[in-house]
Amino acid sequence: MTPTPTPADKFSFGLWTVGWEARDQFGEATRPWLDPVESVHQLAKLGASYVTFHDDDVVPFGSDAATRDKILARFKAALDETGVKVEMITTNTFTHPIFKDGAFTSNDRRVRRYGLRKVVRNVDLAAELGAETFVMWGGREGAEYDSAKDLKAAHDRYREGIDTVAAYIKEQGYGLKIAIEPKPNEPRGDIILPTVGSALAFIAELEHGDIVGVNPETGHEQMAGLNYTSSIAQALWADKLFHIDLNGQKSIKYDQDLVFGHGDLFSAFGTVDLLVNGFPSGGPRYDGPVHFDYKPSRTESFTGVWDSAAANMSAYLLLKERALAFRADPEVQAALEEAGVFDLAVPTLAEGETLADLVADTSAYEDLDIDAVAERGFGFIRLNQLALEHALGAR
Ligand code: ASC
Ligand code: MN
Ligand code: MN
Ligand code: MN
Repeated sequence: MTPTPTPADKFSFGLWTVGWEARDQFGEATRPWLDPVESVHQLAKLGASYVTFHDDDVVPFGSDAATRDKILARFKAALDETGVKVEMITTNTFTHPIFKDGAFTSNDRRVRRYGLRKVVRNVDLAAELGAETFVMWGGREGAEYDSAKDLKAAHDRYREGIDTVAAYIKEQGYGLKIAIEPKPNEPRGDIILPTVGSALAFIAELEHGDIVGVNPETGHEQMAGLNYTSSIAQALWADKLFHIDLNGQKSIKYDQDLVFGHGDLFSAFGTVDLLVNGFPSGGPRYDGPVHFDYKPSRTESFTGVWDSAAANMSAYLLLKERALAFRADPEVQAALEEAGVFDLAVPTLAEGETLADLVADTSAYEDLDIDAVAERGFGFIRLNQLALEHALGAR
């Protein structure tokens, strides 16, 4: 039995996911253009509560003002009819050839100024539609060759661009937050801000970093060989997990954008465990939309498109059931206890204790039986097997 999505699940889809025409590096589109209005209706029927989009997903690039107004009016009518809301908007600064060397970090200043205008215009639309998050995926911000980019200047221009947008959001009194989406490579050979860690370090250098966080995508971290759950954990710890892009990826290779759970399934279990159960010691939780950014494979007809959209939600809900059962199992709680997982929340120095006190405490060092302490086995494998058994539904 697959569980049915409810509004409490806050499921959300990019319109570019189901709407992908399945054109790739080596082959033409295998599906026709899909009307965003139809996507809204279909996703609503499947149980999604939100949609997200790039400006150009709904209004074709280069449309004049009158055409734009007409398209947006029709799109808003579909939202009203279905009750689907727009929680996030993002800007396409990667498809048109003008962006071939990036937008905010293009070597051509004319492109940087054009890119900034395109983004700011879209911020207004995001505010108008009541979105809460404004995602910035700088897929073209990067280079193929080390000599092609002054990377110091590129970081300056990236900061200038994001700070300018953030300052505008504040000036206008929009309730929007910016979420930077890292990716290591593709379409550029190397992308600036390749990982969540890189983006967090960059945000710390911003003037308006208080309204800037991250939008980590499962496959993007995995393309860098990283653990997605660890990456979102650090973002949560830093109070910077503003949004998520869930999908599937199998190891370090091109960006697969598979259905959530169809890549590294056990890692997906870990991700859902963190999202639904939080940290064992409490603290920051992710409470935002559960947003899927995947691509229905090129082999699929529209039947496969809608099956795959449903599959994302179903995989998430199944993993949620398993993750809740995992933490509720007394045997797991005992194994966590034995593994010392709860002890890590105890500060290393006691309250009021100084480093001098620690140095004076001979039981911590001089008199410590280090061989006896080193003998301890943590039982992590047994704990992990319990997780696996829960993930497989064997418990
Ligand atoms: C985004 C986003 C991505 C890319 C990609 C475009 O806005 O989150 O990962 O654009 O989906 O194809
Ligand atoms: Mn991706
Ligand atoms: Mn994404
Ligand atoms: Mn993507």
